[in-house]
Amino acid sequence: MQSGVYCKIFKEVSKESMSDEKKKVDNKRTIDPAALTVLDRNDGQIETAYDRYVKMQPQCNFGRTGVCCRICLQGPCRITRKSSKGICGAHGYTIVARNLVRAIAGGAGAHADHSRHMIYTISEMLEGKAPDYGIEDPDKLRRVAERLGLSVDGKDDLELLGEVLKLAEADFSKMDSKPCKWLETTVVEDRMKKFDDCNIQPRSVHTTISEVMGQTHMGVDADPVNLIFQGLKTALADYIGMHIATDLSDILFGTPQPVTTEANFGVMDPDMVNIAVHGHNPLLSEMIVRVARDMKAEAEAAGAKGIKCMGICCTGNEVLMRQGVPVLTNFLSQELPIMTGALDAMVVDVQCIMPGIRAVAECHHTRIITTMSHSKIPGSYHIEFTEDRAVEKAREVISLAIEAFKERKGKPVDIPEVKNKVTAGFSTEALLDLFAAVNPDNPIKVLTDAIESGQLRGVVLLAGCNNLRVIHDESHSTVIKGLAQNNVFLVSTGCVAGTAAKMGLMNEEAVEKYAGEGLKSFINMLNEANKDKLKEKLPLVFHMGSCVDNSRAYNLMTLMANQWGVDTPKVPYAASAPEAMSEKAISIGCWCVTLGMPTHVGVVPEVTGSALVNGIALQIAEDVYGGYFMWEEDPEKSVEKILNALDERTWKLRVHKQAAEKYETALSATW
Ligand code: BF8
Ligand code: SF4
Repeated sequence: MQSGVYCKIFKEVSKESMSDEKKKVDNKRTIDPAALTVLDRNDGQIETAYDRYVKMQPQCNFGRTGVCCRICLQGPCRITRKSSKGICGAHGYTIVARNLVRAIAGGAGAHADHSRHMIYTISEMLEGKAPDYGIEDPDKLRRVAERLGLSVDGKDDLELLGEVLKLAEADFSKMDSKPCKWLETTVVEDRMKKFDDCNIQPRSVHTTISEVMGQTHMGVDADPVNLIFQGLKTALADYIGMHIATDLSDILFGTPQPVTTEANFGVMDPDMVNIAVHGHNPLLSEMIVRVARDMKAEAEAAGAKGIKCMGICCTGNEVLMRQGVPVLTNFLSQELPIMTGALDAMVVDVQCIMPGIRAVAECHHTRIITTMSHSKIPGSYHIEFTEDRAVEKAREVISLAIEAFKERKGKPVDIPEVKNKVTAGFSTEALLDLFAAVNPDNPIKVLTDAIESGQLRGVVLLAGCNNLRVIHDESHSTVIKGLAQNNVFLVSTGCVAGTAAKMGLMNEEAVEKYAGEGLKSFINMLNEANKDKLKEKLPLVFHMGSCVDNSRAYNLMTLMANQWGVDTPKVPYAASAPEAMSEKAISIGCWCVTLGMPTHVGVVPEVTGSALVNGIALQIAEDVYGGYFMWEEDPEKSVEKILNALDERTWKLRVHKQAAEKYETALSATW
């Protein structure tokens, strides 16, 4: 039965994707004017991801639909019309489900790597072995400690941090079935009950990732539903790891507050030592930005006006949010700044770093500097970052960039003159501060009231990457403009926030240009109420940070749910990843659904080879969790689908509230 349904879907997906590819594929798949300028100038001479995407066509439809299994050495086994099962007898649905949950584990593993590094550094710091780090935000430490149920009175900061750290370590590695603290204290009560009922409470981050790898080994779990529940448990473990990373980063480096800077290639200055920090981990990038300020004299001695740090991907988001460091570019165009001839060093840590940067740098003077023992690129410089000598390592990195500048000095560079003003720095705390200027007693009510009155249609979290399967930055831009026009309050993280920054959608001019009347009046009300403390007016899209900071966006949803006294599936709040790419994005999407969000994905994930798995994602998930996926590659149709999802929730919430008032009963718990 399964294979018959599968074949029909498989045929449709193959036909559709092939004809779409034929229509669209060339090596200028971007709407970013700076990226286009560099690509035009290069005309395919130096190979980039845009060229490799063309060469890669047509891509394998077995992989694309998730029906290729390479889990054991008898494979690869592919589900075809001739064979509806792998050699071991695994059905298509088992293969698709296994591939999906392994991808979730990959995403969770990457985020865990990030937060484990934070935990490790703090533990070294507490033992006096990481002298360059300290507590930047003791208030956040106290807020986190209180939320975790720790008593804070009479304790000094280091003592309290030690206690928070113990709880973080337990959430990472404990084997008992007590709830994880970072889940229990950040979701509404009904969600925890739901997780118990479905048996998807993670024991801990590491345990769950390890469980999923065992469960998906050859010859273990063949039940696709059971596999998917384990996948959702892993997605929750991912959420825990991400939330720990956000909290610990805020404690160490400060909780973001509004900050204004610029974005896109035009932020490079030919007369300065240009350094891009790229990757995800703020432990190194924060140090580089701080040390760069102290090394101005060395740069001047080399003939430069100073040192300019810029960000790519999420480590860029981290230093943008906390230090106001300009955004150079986002994931897909990461190779291109090197081709301007103006970038002296690209310092990378972990995740989303294309190995291709090295080959591009070979044609230029740019130093590619890897910094993590488990993330190297052959042929690059490697300066191993260590917690005990963080400043010293940052100095080494910057010295290498200064050397590269000396080599470049006097030579022509070609920087596209494209840059846009950006106002970022909207942690949950910063948003609540803005709302508190309107309603000091109950800040979140400012947002929920605006939705109840119809001024706003809901909230959307724009998250995720870039992906050459759609046009770079086009899906992001179209979805942002479409939702803004329809009065949706937009929060954002990751590379879609990068698009908004680069494309001029993250400043006050964009509010004037693209916001519908309701959204405009809401933002202007906040501007007016906060005019004494805001240096710049508020933007169209509120940047909440890097991808781990999707935890902040979920905190906002939890606050809204608590204000209404409902579980999260009743809240008019959706997520959208118009250009999703990484395993991390898959994992985040899965926890968004499990935590109750309608979740749009603009690139169809590799699950369409099984009608069963696809159906669970699109429909059955809603019955169980209230959240569900929407696959839609057309950005305009995506806007319609997201708006429908918000409207359905707003309408139901209104009807349920009216009924509760009329009959003097509690609000219906259904969604
Ligand atoms: O963690 S959005 S391409 S940079 S995975 Fe990567 Fe995707 Fe960008 Fe950030 Ni998130
Ligand atoms: Fe093939 Fe089964 Fe091995 Fe997968 S686990 S490669 S389906 S034999």
